[in-house]
Amino acid sequence: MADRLDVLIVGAGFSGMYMLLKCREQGLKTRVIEAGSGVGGTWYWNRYPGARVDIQSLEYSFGFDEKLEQEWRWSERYAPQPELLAYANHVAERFDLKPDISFNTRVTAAHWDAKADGWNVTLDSGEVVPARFVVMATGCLSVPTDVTFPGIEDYQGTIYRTSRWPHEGVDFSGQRVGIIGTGSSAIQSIPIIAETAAHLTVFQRTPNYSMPAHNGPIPDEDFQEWLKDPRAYRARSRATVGGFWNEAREDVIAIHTPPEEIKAELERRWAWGGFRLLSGFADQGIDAEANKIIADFVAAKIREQVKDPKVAELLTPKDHPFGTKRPCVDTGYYATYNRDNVSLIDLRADPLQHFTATGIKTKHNSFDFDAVVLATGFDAMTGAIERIDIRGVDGETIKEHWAAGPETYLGLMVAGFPNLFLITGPGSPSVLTNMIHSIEQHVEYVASIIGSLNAAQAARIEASREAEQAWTDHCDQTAAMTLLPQANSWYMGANVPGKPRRFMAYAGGLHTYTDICNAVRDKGWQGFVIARGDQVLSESRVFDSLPPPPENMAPHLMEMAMGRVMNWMQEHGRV
Ligand code: N01
Repeated sequence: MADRLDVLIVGAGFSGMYMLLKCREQGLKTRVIEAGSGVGGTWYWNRYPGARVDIQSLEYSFGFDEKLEQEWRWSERYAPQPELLAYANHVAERFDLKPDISFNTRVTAAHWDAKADGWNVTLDSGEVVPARFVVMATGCLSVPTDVTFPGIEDYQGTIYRTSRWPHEGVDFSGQRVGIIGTGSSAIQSIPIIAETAAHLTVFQRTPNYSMPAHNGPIPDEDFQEWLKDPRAYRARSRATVGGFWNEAREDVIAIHTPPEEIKAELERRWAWGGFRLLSGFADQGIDAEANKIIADFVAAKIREQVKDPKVAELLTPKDHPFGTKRPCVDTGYYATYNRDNVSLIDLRADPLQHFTATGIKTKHNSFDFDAVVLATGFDAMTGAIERIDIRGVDGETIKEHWAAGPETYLGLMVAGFPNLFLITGPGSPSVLTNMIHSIEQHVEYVASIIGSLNAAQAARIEASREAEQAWTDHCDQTAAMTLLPQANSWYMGANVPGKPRRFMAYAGGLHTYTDICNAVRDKGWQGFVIARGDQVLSESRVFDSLPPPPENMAPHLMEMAMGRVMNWMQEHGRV
């Protein structure tokens, strides 16, 4: 067996790299295990054409080190994948992280060893590495779904997955290409593939809302604001729901606003681009009537951009409120359907039956393709964790513990799994936010837990089951206040057959979540049991650091939200 580590980190994306740095600061013996051949996580794997971040790069970058922040200049408002990967490598080299990262290696199992107060971690090389702490920096969208199609093994053309794109790139010039899926990955890649392919056929099951990125140079107003005081710029982002500045107006109610004012505001936000349309009105995420106003605005924008009204109609979402599935940010997506070499197949009307040797057979048509792209999504948030055989104090696996849907304390720890931390795990704001700001908050928090355990000469920390239950209920109830659970989204686990339905992220906002975490710390790590061997050093099983009710919420919205929460409580036997 290898020498015992203080900390073993799984994954060398942005969270794994920053965690390594924070562990080194404390002099902890740390090793990172990474399945890929390089750092960068999401930006290492997702190399499909058109891949780029859809939070402005000024904010989607580390803020923990002022020099790092000052020496890096983004070339565009929304950096493309190669630049993000270059940034990840720059961070790794600048802080000399690579010597502590084992590349091309997977963690297959982690079993709790009660005698040693630590984990025995098994790698795919067969090596078993004992470690006091394990940090799952495995990413929220890192494991593609297992989706497959009848006959796919007979297909003689080439299949590509957006999330496992060849490093050398793909030249589609002159090819007949099919793409399955119309989520963010497809919406970014379709316009680029269409530029070179002889013909591109898009197979759509469910249309998504997409807003224009208006990518280009970083807007001068933002750059000047950032230059003036980068610290203040960051602080302003971190103190928001989403961890990025989005001009949220929590005091303006759409249904009380004259239509011409709404239109002007939505036009302004559409023209600014990106996610601005998500936060114009306080009621759009809670009240279906308000939400429809925004949805109708986007539908009109789709009709403006797509010449064929039938195609525009097919591209218009109808089955979920605006913003309840992760909306997309695009560059020329809708206009791509005006090209002669692009066609859209509605899989609801013409279901995909099977692959053939030469392409795809739907109920009413058959298609020949040189290549097919699967942009079919991820087993989000739980997939990467559940695929590892993680067994806690009672030999229970995390997968078993999460049989009814993921349950965590603060999205950070799981009861029965001491000294195992999740970075941006289910039950944290994660995918609803600017991931880098969420990652920084989590990593710094985990580092402070480890530091305080060491200061107290404690061997282990574990979330209490009571706190885990209280936090999970709070997450469920917070989601129930909103329209979010109404969509069949990957947020709900709805894209993976058999996956339990639970809204998996914390919908209360990064700012509120950070306050809660700080209150938990200030109360002596409320909700955690801290121990050394048989000796319990501190034990606080309850969690009662719930946020105060929103101060400025309009009374009718509060009533609506609370009504939904009451329904949830009745359905779940909590009243
Ligand atoms: O995956 P998705 P994604 N037959 O799940 C369809 C982040 N991201 O990789 O909706 C036919 O959104 C499926 O159809 P339906 C971002 O958070 C970020 O695009 O299930 N179709 C859907 O259209 C994003 O939300 C960035 O009916 C099938 C598509 O495949 C998340 O990753 C860029 C099917 C999957 O869409 C996931 O995005 C890219 C089947 N059997 C991604 N199975 C940026 O930051 C699935 N589909 C820019």
